[in-house]
Amino acid sequence: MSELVNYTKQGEIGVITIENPPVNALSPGVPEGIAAGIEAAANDSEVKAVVLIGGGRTFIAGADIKEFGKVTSGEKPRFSLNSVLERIENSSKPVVAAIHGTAFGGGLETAMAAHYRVAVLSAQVGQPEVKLGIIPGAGGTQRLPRLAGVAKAVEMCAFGEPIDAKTALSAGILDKIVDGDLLAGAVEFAKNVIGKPAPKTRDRNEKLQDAAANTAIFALAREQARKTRRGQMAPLAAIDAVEAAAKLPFAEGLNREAEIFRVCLFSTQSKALIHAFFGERAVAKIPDIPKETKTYEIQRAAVIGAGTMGGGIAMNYANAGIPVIVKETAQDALDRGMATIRKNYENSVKKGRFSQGVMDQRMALITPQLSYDGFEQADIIVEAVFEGMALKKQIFGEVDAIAKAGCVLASNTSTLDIDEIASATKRPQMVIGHHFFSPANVMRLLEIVRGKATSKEVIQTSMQLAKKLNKIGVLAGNCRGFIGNRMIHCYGREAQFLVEEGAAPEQVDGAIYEFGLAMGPLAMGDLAGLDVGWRIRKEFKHLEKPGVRIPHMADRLCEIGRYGQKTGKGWYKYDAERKSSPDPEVTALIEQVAKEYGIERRAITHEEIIERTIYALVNEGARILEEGIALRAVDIDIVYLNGYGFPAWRGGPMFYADTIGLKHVLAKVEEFEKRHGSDLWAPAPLLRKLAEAGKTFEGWDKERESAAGA
Ligand code: T1G
Repeated sequence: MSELVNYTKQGEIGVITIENPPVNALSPGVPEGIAAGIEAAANDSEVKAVVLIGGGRTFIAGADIKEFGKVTSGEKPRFSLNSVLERIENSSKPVVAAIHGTAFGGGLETAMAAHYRVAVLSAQVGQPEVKLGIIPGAGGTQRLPRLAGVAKAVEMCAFGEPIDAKTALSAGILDKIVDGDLLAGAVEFAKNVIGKPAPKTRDRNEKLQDAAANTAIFALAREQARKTRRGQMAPLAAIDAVEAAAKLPFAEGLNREAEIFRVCLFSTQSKALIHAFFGERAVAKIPDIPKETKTYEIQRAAVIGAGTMGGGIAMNYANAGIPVIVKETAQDALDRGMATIRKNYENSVKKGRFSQGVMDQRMALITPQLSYDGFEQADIIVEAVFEGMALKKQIFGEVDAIAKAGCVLASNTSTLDIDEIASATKRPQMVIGHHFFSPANVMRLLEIVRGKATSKEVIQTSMQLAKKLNKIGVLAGNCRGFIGNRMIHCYGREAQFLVEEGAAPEQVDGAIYEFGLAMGPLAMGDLAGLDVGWRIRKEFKHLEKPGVRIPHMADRLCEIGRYGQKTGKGWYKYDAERKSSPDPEVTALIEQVAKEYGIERRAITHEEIIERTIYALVNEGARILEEGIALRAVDIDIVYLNGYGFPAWRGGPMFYADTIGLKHVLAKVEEFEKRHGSDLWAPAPLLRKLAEAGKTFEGWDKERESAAGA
């Protein structure tokens, strides 16, 4: 065996146990150990059947994703998983896979090469490879249709969602659900199949149906993939592979799958999605805060403000089972806030996300009130009021006098100075930014903003609380706009400049939608409300540098009451169903504004729209890195993937710049600097440094990580 796989016997049943924590990935040594276990069982005349089981918290959760980078940089894979799976399938003694936790990817493929599969009720099985921009590469697209039928196989392989054990049983993937101890149940099952035929999944063709029946399945899946996975290649590739299973003999289908897998593995989309996968986990690592830093127990919460954000934030706590007070200053505002929370939950119940009982439980955890009663027992108080410094400081002064020692004081501010807010309290070390993204109960990103005085315990508590609230917490330094909004400011500025210079609003939004974002910046402004930005600009008017070009259109739209969807018109006009269409009034206003400011209008290309908006993000991102506002380039990517709808298959703005090549990005930034001035486009020194050294942002992260580790 290997130290990652051990082989024992229980009477006439051989037991192969994988011990490769934390998720029993098929890292080098694991497949070889499984093969050796099958060999040992075959050579032991006492053994009549075999159980394959995962040690620790799960069955095999897939191939070791860290190994893919080695393969794509030229290393030859050390073994083919297919050959190991073939040995399992060809074993003369029946092999029973015993599943708990998550049998994902290569894990499910390994289980399907066994002759039987049993699982505990809480187990999940799935082929999530498309979420990494690849497809199942070890027979998943060939064996799954043979066990579960073509339609189920296409759904699981193309969309990557796991299914629970009950669904897997009824689909034919599992043979039995084991109550009680999994190993004991699996050994019992194995004893009952001794001497019975050990069905090879590869030979089970009865569920493959005929071509005609399948044609419709594949056509529908392709149409759905194009709609719900817009721009992504792996879902369509997975459908091709399953189609091969329905058309070709197993061996040929396996070869076809391998060809398709290889194309996907070497694609930029896969590299981007794998970057995002590890990035989501990397952001939790804070270099100057040791893992064992003490944290505060968060068992009771209080939110100030029941508006869109406050209500959503309160829902996050209720969803995590944490009782939460919601305080407003006026009954009608409180009632409106609670009505919105109720409606959100009712929508989820209607969509079958959870039962009415769960909704009632969550609603019962939320206590609406107009006073500070109970705030003295709160472990965390989150301020989520109007984005004005004076009001925030007043509130922090009030709660400072009420909150117990050890209560975390968080602000949901999206741009304001955390240190100034903290100065309104006698406990700045307990003050931190918890910037949620609208809708707060949906968007996974939580920007955690550390002030100068914020304690390590409060930061560590916030990082752990993010996980409990099912958020991805990214630590940001304190500056105007932190990471996300500081960069989006440059991106939105360029979008408006492009409109003033000649591009129609729908041309700007269309180019960015095609690039892969869910919505263009102007439509996004109409959705959020143009008056929000208008108010912030007025708050910061005094900071505007004289002589530096600023966009005018959004202010001009607000001045004539065009706030966006909420007023039925903004950049676009909206019908009763909020469907947008270009508005000639806006076109006329744009031309008038351009004339007033002497802006020469011209034809703008799709390419310039993407470069001016996305490279504005990248250039500002490079500054944010230099200033230490973001710990890593991948942190910036994770902010954009989870807070701004940047397409994950492009990896995020910084990763995308790497794929374009920083030399080219720098050249374009220098060109924009010449045309639009250094105040807006001076290349960030870090961008220049990396570009001129032929390096990447990803490489910069790695260098700093190894220097820190050294
Ligand atoms: N490979 C390498 N490392 C992995 C890993 C994997 N497959 N899965 C998790 N990790 C690391 C993760 O980075 C983290 O590391 C730690 O384990 C705990 O993970 C051949 C080609 C299983 C649901 O896509 O979905 O099989 O940060 O924090 O929340 O056809 O991990 O501690 O250093 O996520 O309990 C298919 C990916 C691969 C599953 C557990 N499989 N993993 O969630 O823990 S491709 C997947 C997950 C494949 C075959 C193809 C989740 C999880 P660190 P975690 P968790």
